Amino acid sequence: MLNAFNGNIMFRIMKSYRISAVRNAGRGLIQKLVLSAVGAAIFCLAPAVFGQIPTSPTTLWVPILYGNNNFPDPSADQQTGSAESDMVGNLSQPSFYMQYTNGFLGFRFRVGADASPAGFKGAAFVGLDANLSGSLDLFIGVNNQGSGDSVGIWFPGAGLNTSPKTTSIVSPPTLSYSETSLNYSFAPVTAVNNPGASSFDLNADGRTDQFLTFYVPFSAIVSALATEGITFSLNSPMQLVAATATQDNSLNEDLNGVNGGINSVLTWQQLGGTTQTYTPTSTTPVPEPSVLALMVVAGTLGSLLVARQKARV
Ligand SMILES: [Ca+2]
Ligand SMILES: [Ca+2]
Ligand SMILES: [Ca+2]
Repeated sequence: MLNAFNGNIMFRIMKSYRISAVRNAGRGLIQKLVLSAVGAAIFCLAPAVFGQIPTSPTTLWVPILYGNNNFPDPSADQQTGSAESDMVGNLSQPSFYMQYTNGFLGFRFRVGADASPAGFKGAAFVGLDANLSGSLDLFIGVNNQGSGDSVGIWFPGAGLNTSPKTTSIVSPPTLSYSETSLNYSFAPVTAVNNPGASSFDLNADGRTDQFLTFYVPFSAIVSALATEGITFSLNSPMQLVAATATQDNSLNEDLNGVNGGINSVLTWQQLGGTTQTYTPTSTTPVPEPSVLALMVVAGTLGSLLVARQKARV
């Protein structure tokens, strides 16, 4: 939607240039060259114009569904006392969003507060099950703990990575990016960035909930997964685990979709910690490939039966 909106503006700009070009047709080569230069300049500016906006309203983001079509997460179930690490959400006000735009994949967490000192001071991760095998293959996140705040991409540890108990993260990240206004935001939930919101304090701690938003280049995700032998594209089905942490080597604060459970031996799926299946660009859940294959088989059988009955008539 971002691109459609900005694209419309760009179209109007280009259209006005085209109209003036028609009016001035025949006035010589110099004007054509100037026009080409303007077009080229606009084209060069396009990445900035079409760029990712971490503060954009939730209407431009995909709210991520968990099992039973719910949007978690319970309040005050984080490991430590800090509401800044408490992911909070409900059916009408989701705790977790995704957005693909302009070659970047972004995620947004809703947490309970901006605890003192100001700004997000912990870590937050999205674990990707990029081949639907049940284990987490890569982590995309933010690490503001200690010095050198950054957004990055981390590999999973050597364990199974199929449950909270067996999941770990290799620190430092394989790739990291300095936080800028183009890849990071930590801002209060407002009527502007959350249109239609009925509450700005879901965990009822008297402090405004916050949106933690971050983007990484999609090509970097693809490259990192390729080193693990996983082919990943904008159309790949995936499931996600979202969690907060105190450091960048384990998911030790709040697991989205799970009430507590940070040391559980149950699988992510059994715990309800995995999202429904999405592709990086889908705006609603997509069927898992196995389900899709069954649907295709059922559809084909149905068509054959109908054809057979028609043939009899
Ligand atoms: Ca929570
Ligand atoms: Ca709050
Ligand atoms: Ca939780």
